[in-house]
Amino acid sequence: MGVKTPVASVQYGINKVRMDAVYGRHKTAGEFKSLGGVVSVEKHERGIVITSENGSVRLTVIAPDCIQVRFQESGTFGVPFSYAVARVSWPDVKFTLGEGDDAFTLAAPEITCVVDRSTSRLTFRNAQGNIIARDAEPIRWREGEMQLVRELPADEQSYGLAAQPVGLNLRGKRYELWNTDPVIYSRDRIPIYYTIPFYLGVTSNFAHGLFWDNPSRGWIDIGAEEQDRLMFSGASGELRYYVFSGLDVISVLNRYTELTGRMPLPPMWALGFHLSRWSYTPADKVREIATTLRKRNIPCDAIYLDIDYMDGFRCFTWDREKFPAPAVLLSELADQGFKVVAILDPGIKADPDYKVYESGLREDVFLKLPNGKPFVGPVWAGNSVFPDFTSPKARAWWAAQFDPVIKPGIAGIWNDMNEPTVFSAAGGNEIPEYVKHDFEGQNLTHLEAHNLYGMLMARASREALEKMKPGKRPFNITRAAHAGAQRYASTWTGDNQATWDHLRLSISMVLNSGLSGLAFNGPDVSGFSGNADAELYTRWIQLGAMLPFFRVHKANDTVPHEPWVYGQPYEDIIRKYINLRYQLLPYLYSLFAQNSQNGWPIIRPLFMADPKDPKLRGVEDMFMVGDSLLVAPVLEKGQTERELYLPRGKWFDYYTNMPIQGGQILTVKTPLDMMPLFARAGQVIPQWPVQQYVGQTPVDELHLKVYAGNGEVTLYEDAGEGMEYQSGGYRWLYFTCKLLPTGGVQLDWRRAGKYRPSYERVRCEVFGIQIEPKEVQLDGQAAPLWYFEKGVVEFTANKPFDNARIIDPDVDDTPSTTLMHSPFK
Ligand code: MIG
Repeated sequence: MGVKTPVASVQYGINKVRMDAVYGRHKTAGEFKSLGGVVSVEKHERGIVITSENGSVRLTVIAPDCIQVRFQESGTFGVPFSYAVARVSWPDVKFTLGEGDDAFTLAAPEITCVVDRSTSRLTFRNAQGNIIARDAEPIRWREGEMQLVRELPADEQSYGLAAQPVGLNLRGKRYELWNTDPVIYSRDRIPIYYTIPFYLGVTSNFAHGLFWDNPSRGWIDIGAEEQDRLMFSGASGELRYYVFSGLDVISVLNRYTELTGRMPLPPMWALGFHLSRWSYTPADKVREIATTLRKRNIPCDAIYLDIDYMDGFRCFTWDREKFPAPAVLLSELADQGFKVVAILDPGIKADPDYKVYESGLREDVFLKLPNGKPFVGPVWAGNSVFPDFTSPKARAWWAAQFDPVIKPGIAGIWNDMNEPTVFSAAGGNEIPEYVKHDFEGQNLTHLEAHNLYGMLMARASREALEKMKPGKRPFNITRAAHAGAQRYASTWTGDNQATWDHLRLSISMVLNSGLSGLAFNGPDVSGFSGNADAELYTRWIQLGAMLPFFRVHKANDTVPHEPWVYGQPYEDIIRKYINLRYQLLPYLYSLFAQNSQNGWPIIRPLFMADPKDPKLRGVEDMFMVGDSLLVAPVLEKGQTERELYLPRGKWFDYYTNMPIQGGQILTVKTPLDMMPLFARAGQVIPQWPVQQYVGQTPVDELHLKVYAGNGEVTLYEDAGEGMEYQSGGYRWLYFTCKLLPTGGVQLDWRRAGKYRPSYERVRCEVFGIQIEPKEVQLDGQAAPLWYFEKGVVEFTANKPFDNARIIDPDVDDTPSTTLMHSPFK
């Protein structure tokens, strides 16, 4: 992977041992104490404070289905501070208190907490009375650690915690909370880049969430130490968590993201295909890549510049030999319809001749050791210092450095190495926990700030983009993250490997990320490390085309991996799936809008398609894109057919449009050009014509694929860029699809909002029509022109309609032999 400043990293390893000896590592000591019995209960505005023998617990009703729990040994509760939490003031919620012989009860409309008098253990129930969470032990603590120990029922499946490389169900493992660059991860590698301490428990009947609102070093043990225990541990700060009681995953995520914030709508080009490698350099190489994409008609919206565009890895500089005129290059690329995303690392080279370093020193924005000297550690540029992103001053300073990157025409920022990572030959590639942080004036240490660092770097970069590109939606992507990072940036799953197993892993990683609030995520398609052969590359493109973030990215020691390097038949297949991605943009974009509004994941585990069906619980080799589309990717070498269990209900093969009954195991053929896709009956999937990049030409026709059945679909439209959507420049499309009692189909279409798209014409294909219909009506009038062939009714409307009816023939009607019907003929 290239030489990583070996001398400096050996030196750092030696220094670190010395510093550790001087400043002392974090330690735990002493016996655990625990709450003991309840002494008194006092009501406050939104809940109760329980004073127990050895400490106090404060319960606060946040929302009808959410209770916050805080613990303080001292019994004193200040105003809580959390970088993760976006919403601190909530509307009033009615609650009631109860007192029995054994317990006190705090009841909100959809969640109840019962406090056991003799032990201070808490039990949470949902509106149906199900126990959703119960303490196995009372809250306990000792020097340097506090713990929450819960029961973990046998039928509970465990999700969340962002993209852990372990598979979909997280049970049976302990997850350390300490953002770490694993360099290249392998299956079961814990920890990796991000800590999202949001736990999602699901049974067949309900779901619940638990957000551990503590950024300090810790761990979450999901039945590893003891099968039936779920444990949370934190090293510092207040023990504080939130319990969410939703009936289903969707409602839990909705509330969790109301608390920690939601993703602002990205520009639509961010949903296109992105091409990256470490590194496309020099400028002519970037030109060649761009030109080849266009020449070969492979749609692409963004090209990435990895660390080699910089002058000796100095952030906010350009290597003027390799990129003599960045502004010229970037405007050529813009003319070809490309956006360029540039990488930034947090480390600032400690070089007295480097203006950025010098200004940061002057403005005092770098992290310091307890002795007041800047902390120095080696990364790509050699010995470097690190901005303290927990300081508002440092974030503003960071944003003020952006000019040289953004001005020439960079569209987005790629925040890397922000766990943060330093190169240490002695292991532990981290900044030590005694390094000091401003923490919004609270003066804490890296023990509390480490897990927040990446998210706050992303926040500073986002603020810079907002300031420097007014009127544009920021595109910002981060490797490290903490809960709430969705407000600032999208993510990718980091340095994966070009193996079939990592192809498979990318599904569960992106799924769990979406179940943790960070929906805009995707793997390095084809695997960062190592070379992918043509087959693996093609299969990964097929899968990647269905994931929220779709980018090919490769390490510096790999052979070329552009979509055309494998020749035929691969190139055509690859193009076909990238084209499909572009056709599906209006659908994907609607899912992004819904995520942005409600926190719903963009791709979803199959069990969400039918939560009552236990057969779907463990499925991690298929997934849903929204509600309408099921993806069954091919994950094995040489696999020419695959088995799959289709959820109950009616489905359609996306390619042949033939209806298929669900609730059964199917075997489908999977030649290399086939990744099975199924559409759900009652759904409407919108498509656009293929474009080489978003906005290449105004879309002049919306293509609606209607799958006969009963269902409802909500879609979203706006300009795809700019901020007008925040002042009414959008519209929602609501479709209701109904099977008529006579066998026909009715489609109602309601539109709400000011936005007017470029298209007027709407082409509709209605699939699953058994017999040739008698008539097709549009808004009560006979449709001017329609066709029927092989179970499909097709018609075109000159403008969006409110209602379409496919009316069945009378039983006695003789089927017509012509395919074309016109009232004018
Ligand atoms: O130490 O910038 O995850 O995407 O290509 C490696 C070089 C640093 C790690 C990122 C990867 C990127 C690489 N970076």
